[in-house]
Amino acid sequence: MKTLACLFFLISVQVFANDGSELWLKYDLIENETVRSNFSKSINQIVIDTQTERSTLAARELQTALKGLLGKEVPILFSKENKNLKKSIFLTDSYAGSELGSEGFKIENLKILAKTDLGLLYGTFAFIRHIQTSEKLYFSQIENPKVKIRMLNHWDNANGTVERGYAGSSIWKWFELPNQIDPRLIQYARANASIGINAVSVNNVNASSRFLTSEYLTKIKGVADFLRPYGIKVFISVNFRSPRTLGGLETSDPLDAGVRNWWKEKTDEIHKYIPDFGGFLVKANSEGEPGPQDYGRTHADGANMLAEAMKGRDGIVIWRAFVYKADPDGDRFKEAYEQFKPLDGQFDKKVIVQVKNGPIDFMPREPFHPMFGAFPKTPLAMEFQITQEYLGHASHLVYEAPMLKECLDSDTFSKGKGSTVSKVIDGSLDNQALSLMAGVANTGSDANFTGHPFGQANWYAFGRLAWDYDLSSEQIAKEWIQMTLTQNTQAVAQLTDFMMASHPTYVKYTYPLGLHHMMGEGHHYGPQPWLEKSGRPDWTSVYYHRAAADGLGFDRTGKLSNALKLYAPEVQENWGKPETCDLNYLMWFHHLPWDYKLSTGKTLWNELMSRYYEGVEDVKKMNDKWQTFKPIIDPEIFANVSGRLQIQEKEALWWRDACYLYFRDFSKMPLPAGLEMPNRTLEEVKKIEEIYHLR
Ligand code: BDP
Repeated sequence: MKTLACLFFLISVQVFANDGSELWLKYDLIENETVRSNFSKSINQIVIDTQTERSTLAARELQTALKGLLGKEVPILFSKENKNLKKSIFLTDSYAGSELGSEGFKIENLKILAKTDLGLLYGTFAFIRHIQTSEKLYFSQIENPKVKIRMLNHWDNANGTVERGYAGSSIWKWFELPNQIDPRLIQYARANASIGINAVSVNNVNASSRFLTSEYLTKIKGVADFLRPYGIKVFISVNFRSPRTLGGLETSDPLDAGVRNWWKEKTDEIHKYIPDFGGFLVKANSEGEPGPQDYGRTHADGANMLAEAMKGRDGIVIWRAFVYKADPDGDRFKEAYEQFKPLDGQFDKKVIVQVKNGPIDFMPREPFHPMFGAFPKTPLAMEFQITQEYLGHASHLVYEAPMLKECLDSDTFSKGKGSTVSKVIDGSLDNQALSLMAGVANTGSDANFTGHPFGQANWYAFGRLAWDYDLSSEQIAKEWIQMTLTQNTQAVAQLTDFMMASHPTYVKYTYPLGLHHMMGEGHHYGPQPWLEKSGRPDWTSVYYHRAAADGLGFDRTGKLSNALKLYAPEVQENWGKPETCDLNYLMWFHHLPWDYKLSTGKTLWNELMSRYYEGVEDVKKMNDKWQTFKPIIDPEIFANVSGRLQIQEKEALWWRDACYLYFRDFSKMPLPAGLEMPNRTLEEVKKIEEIYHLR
């Protein structure tokens, strides 16, 4: 009997081994037989009264899902009559109710109602998600997305590499386009549609003019044509110097008539390839990229020129606010705000300014960017980073939803209590017509798209939050687990906790108490708190942590940089005093003596060390916990995650040892009682990072 059970196990292992390529759209058979048979009995056909390409996609998706989930072939009936709807799921895109916008949907038991075929596609995916995650078939739901443009920013280069990509090379496979479209893009497009992503910028913000050549526009057209049925519009990141490099003009000055004309003609040309072109994404005068300031012009001059080129079209201009200049006495925290503040009110209606969630650069924890709430006359877009540039690349398990929510839920107080960042982003706070949330994609050519199997959850969570930022991180995790990993109720609950604890854990062993920007130079992996020389002072670590004999942290109060003054008085009040400042942000705003007594009762030094050590212990616990899931997780995914957790455990220790050994030379304080000394020297730890730079 035992042998038989073993054999059965082996066979099922083979059958179910999962490379993750199906993402959360696996549609595994519903294991609970009662639920499955109840669902099955109530559904005999899909009736649809519309036959556009997109609505047909929706019906087919539902059919595929039901086949997998119920193990039953459900026929699709096209019928304008809608008479006999018994035991039918009914799909329509001609619902007239005023409660729905163009992308919204209404589900009433087995009816999926929308005003457009896109709303219908979203409604269908919501219905499928419900069947995958609930035991009740009949339910009612009305949904409209809170943010209009829900976008992935791909940082993909023309040569197929991906800037800050840790999951292989570019999914677009530029060299094969447009003649060969990678069939994996179907999966990518379905996944995006299933979470409501309706826009992608296809190339790196450090943009090559090559993307504006007819050669590449033909390739981008291939992508746009392919993604269109899934409701996804295509944007292009542009290099501001293109009129010179590509057009042969002598200048790229945005006020030059010839330059303006060049962009106008280029925009017209793009529309010949892509009639519903989404628009331009621009990184200008940032990290060496060209921009209007090269000609003594402002960001508004540059953005408005592109907006003018787009006149009469639906497309928009997304202008990034990620700018900072190399000023050793300045504070990078304030740069974007200070450069853009005088321009509030000067941007064309077609321009939206895209701001990173925090003032520095996608650190594992940042206070919300001070621009949010401070630009009443300019629509601001959110830029999150899904790819884990500063979160342990594809090796560390970090579920990002709580980090995203922390920013979205932050109160800017700009119009009194409740002026949350999410209300800035959805345009409601200042009554803006444009609204946009972007995430720097973590997708690549790896079979499972994201390298780390849990990276998929971050892509999923980003989309869900862009659609509805009020969803809780727990709910999103739970849905993703149920659709991707297991239906076992107990395991779902435990895995939700497991994921929820992962971001706090990562922060503990890397950047506790609000430390930031101490990663390895260039590659941004692992610790390098000792980095004191780089191309620019604000690319070093010492610029940020300011460790010295007298203490630790960047004083951003009135005593030094006064970046705090960029926030509303209530926020200044919250973060301005070390006694009351949230400990998670402490070193963002205060420089405090090593023996400063914190609200926890510990000194700054002891609290810091406790957190580093706890972080390492937490990863060990994560690892142990993961092992308990072995019987219920697909073996391939299980092994994949296990391997990466081992790396994470090793590297949490790397961070801990590096930071303890480095900071102790300043604090001159002993490790708190009970914490074990690292078994290596600072010199040995430094060598780990040095190897990254060997040639
Ligand atoms: C930084 C990345 C760099 C990007 C830059 C940006 O290190 O690769 O080009 O952001 O957002 O985080 O423009």
